[in-house]
Amino acid sequence: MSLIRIPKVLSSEITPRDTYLRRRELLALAAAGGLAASGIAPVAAAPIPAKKTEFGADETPTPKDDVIAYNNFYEFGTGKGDPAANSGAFKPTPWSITVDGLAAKPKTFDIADLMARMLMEERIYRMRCVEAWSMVIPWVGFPLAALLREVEPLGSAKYVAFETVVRPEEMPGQKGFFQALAWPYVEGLRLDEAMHPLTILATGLYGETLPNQNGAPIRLVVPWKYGFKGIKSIVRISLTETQPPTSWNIANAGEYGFYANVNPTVDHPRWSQATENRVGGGGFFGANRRDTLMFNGYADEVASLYAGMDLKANY
Ligand SMILES: Nc1nc2c(c(=O)[nH]1)N[C@H]1C(S)=C(S)[C@@H](COP(=O)(O)O)O[C@H]1N2
Ligand SMILES: [Mo]
Repeated sequence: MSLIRIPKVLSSEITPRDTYLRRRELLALAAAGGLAASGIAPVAAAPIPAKKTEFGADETPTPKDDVIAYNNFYEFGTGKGDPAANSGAFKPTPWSITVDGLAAKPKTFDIADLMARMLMEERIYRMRCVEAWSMVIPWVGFPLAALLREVEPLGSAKYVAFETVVRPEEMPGQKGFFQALAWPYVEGLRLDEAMHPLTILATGLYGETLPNQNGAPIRLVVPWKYGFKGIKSIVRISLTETQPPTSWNIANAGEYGFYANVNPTVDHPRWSQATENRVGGGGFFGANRRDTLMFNGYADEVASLYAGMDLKANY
């Protein structure tokens, strides 16, 4: 197995123009050095130069060791350690993503090409799982709106549907007698939620390409919603007229709704959503409990999307 070593570039040291040129270099290196040459070797994390942003500058990021070890990704098993333990054979490159449905210019995009031409940003977001744990993650990605605009959504498009890859040979949770969910994992957003500037497609975290367990090579991040909206390893995004089905709603509609906005005043039927455990940073689980904020603290930016809606009925 040959790994190429790419010197780490501090994103704070580079300008957007440098970022662009540097990324071209890295892609050329990756192609020449054969990041995926052996076929079965996991792809090494590669740095993704990204423009620093003000998002989350006042937050303390969850240690990377926790972000990449404590995961939900049922395609690799239902335990929090399963995704890290069982995703080594998953091949996130090469990869393409089809954006279709109610669009004037539906298209299949190559991920390496997308990353080379999108303005990549680092954004530190608070993340809140419906199971009442939370993290602060420095994502690298670009607004979903930038991708959707390229396919020119039609006036009839009202929702966006997302789909995860199905690869039982690489995803042990997708084969065998016990299957935790119906595959593919599917998710959805209203079009205005999808176009919101806070909604991003992430291709990296902590300045490097996504580890498989976090949804390589590309996953959704919607920081004001519960974590299950953040669908991983996306292969298809479709513009639709009607509200698309979502995996956890299919599995248990009484507990998981379409909106899934973080809301400390609307409890899950089996537990309170008023507080959360911030993962990591030492200490025993539960020692780091804090109040959960409306819309996960992003109310100023997103509350207007839901003006007049009953958030208890639309959970
Ligand atoms: N395809 C797929 N995407 C998924 C999941 C999953 O099981 N399969 N789990 C979701 C849940 S419940 C959470 S909390 C987040 C966790 O993301 P992280 O492991 O990167 O923190 O991924 C979401 N995306
Ligand atoms: Mo979750």
